[in-house]
Amino acid sequence: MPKKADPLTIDLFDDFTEINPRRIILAEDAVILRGYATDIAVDLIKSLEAIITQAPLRQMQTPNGYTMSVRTTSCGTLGWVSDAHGYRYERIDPNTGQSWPPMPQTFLELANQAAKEAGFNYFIPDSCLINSYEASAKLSLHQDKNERDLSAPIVSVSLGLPAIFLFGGNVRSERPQRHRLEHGDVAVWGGASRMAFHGIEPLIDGVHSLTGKQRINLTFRKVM
Ligand code: MD3
Ligand code: FE
Repeated sequence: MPKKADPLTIDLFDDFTEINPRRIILAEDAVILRGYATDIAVDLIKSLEAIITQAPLRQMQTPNGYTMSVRTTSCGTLGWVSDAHGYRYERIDPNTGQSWPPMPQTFLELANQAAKEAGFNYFIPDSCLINSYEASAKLSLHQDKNERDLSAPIVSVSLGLPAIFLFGGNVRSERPQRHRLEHGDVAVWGGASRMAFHGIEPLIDGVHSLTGKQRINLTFRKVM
């Protein structure tokens, strides 16, 4: 039986998994590693500022003619792009006509280590999609299926304000699980869960000491 969280008897070896698990298993091959990136969050955000200066966040157009509420940019060899022609990955940022900023070594290392922690060895992403959410920005239930290499997992890092993320099954009709993703949390999903439907509920307004009014999410992908 897991122990209760009694602040008077707390010690390093107590097992509080029932109260505050570090590892939340969502489904086969899908896990949240709580706080996995907390210690390097300041470094990640510093790198992000340089990336966003080179490749500014922008609201993409969906193929159906909507403007996304989330602002996005990318770093790495390939960047995610959406417009009237569809969703895809491109080597050149259409807004600047330049290559996307290179992926910082710290990003690569974090993604690789988190994937390993979740049981996916040798994950080397070639793209990092950066999503910025402000109050009421959301991402409707969808699947990530524009990556050529569907054998690789996806690693996601949450920074700043918390959000409720929705984890559905492999069919849209399945009622999704709701989980709060907080600053420093890392999610990894691949294998049997690679095509799971997922989304983010409208962001609740707030202020975070490191990101201000935003939630920032990094998703690391192996596209090619
Ligand atoms: C999916 N981003 O960019 S990642 C996307 O937080 C995207 O910005 C969201 O979906 C974001 O395509 C969600 C969070 C996440 C966490 C665990 C998952 C997505 C998941 C587990 C299985 C499937
Ligand atoms: Fe997604």
